[in-house]
Amino acid sequence: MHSDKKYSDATKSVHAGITDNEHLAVVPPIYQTSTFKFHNADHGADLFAGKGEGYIYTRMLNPTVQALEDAIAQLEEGHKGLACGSGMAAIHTVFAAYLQQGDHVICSEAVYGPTNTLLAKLFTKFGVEVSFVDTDKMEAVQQAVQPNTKIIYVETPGNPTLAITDLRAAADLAHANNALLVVDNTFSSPALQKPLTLGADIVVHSLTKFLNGHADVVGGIIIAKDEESYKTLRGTLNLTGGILGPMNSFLVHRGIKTLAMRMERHCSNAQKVAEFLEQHPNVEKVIFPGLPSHPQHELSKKQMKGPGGMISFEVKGGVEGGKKVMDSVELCQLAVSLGGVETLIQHPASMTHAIMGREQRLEAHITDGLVRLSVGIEDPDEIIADLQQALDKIDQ
Ligand code: LCS
Repeated sequence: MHSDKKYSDATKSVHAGITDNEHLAVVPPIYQTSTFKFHNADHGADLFAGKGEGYIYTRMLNPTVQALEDAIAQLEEGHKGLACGSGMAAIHTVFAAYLQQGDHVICSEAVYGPTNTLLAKLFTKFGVEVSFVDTDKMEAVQQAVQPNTKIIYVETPGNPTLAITDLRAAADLAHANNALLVVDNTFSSPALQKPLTLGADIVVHSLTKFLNGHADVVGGIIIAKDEESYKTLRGTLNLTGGILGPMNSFLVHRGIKTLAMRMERHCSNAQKVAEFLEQHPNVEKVIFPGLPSHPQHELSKKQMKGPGGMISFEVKGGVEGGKKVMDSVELCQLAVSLGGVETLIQHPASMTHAIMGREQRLEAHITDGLVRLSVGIEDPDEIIADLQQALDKIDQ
């Protein structure tokens, strides 16, 4: 499919990145090769000089990986993609490409724990300064800007508090201060939110989640908005080396064919589950962008096509109450990760965000009894019935 055609996301999910190939295969072939032959010495020299047609070496570029990169770049309405070995590899590559000693980063307070640690522990070792800020409050972001601010890094909705940042306002603020806006779009996927169209400069994803959707691959991707940024990022990824292999690229590309359809079902299931949770006597608070009680409900309707499949909720009884629910569910699987077809449940304080330490965790609004649910595409009534019987056990 040609990228210049304005198809809908449902159509793009099926066709994007699948271009003509030697044998006119309907799905992209898996080029499971580490290296590619040159026709002759001149051809090899041309490719190394950035001229001519062909591939050199899979760490640099591979046709199967490139097909996936093109597909997601089209869905994000970006220029080009760079598939990485994990979401963390993608995030690391962006920071490694753009930061140097003395630079300052503003990062959302609500981010995946290891992203926080990557900045707070690894990049500070190299002289980078970091401020963690509630980016859902634009005045707080404005106040955190310094003359050396190079990147504003936003996760929206944030993991696991589902805090929503105004992307258009964040982009304007970044650009007014000669900084880049980098957005982790993992929780929405491009089917629900396209940060580049709202002014972001770079988008990252954990492919492990909604984009792949089947809990069988770990991967990441960076989407660049223009050729200059793509070249900077590709040059860095070629040196850091955290690429995605052809087989995993093929699997993620296959998963994307059902992205638009899956996201519709994730959203409608999560809406029903959130409404059920909100009226259960053993649930103290439900955080879900699709509920009017979410502080940025109106903003979410403006910048997202749907509320997503992630719900956080606080059960009565704190840590013990949460543990009781997790030990009582039967259909919902007790596991970290998210965005797959199966419903997963986990406890951020003791799992994904344990690495942050309690004090910092509480500052990031991740309370002891917070439970995170990644609502799958099962029958919504059966997910609700499972949660109902588990929540009822808190009193027993
Ligand atoms: N960004 C977000 C928003 C994430 O949720 C994760 C992983 C990553 C980046 C990193 O991606 P990875 O390297 O794992 O592909 N989130 C996880 C979570 O909440 N539970 O387990 C992994």
